[in-house]
Amino acid sequence: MKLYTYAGAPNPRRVHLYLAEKGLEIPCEKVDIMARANREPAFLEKVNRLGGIPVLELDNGSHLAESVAICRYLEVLHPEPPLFGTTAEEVGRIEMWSRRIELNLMRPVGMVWLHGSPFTKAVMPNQIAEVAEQSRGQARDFQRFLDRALAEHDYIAGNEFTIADILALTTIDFAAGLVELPIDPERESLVAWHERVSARPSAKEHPAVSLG
Ligand SMILES: N[C@@H](CCC(=O)N[C@@H](CS)C(=O)NCC(=O)O)C(=O)O
Repeated sequence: MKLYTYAGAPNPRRVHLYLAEKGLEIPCEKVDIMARANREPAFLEKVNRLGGIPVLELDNGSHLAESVAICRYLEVLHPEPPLFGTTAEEVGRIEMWSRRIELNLMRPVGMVWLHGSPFTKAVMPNQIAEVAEQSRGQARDFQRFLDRALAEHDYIAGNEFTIADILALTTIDFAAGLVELPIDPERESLVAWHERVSARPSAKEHPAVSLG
């Protein structure tokens, strides 16, 4: 197996955190997304036609893209400790929170990055400032929602650390580090959760990239 990655970028970081939480090691090949190496014809033809990373190369030579799909694949091979739940309710609840984070946080933060950052102007020449501002508001609203939930449980999907925490942490650090959207200090439960998960060895070993 081999992981095509760019350590610290939000989607590859999900897989690095997952691997660290599991105590797994996989050989890595750095793909310099800042130099657009993932958009070279060879990468598109042989590794991922959509160009994104991370991508896991399996021992049979085939490729698996999408960060959560890679983690799900590894979860089947290495079920302990479970990060996707074991009972029907846990599995459903973790999936519910993961989808909520993807759709209500990662999507708007990604839109702020694409439409509001000078770093993406080359790939998004027609940036729309209003889209960035509206998306910023959506991300802030969802932070408020997460804060209320985290007043009731220590981790995103309940009282255990799961893949949903990995998705939330990588997205929140992406928002703070790359699009100037830090956690509002008034969101005390969210701030406490962020301190809790950032103190884990996995997060310390694999920090997010920041432009600051
Ligand atoms: N949904 C994909 C997103 C992959 C993605 O967009 N990765 C970013 C890095 S965080 C990337 O490759 N960006 C460079 C590009 O798309 O050219 C996943 O979960 O893996």
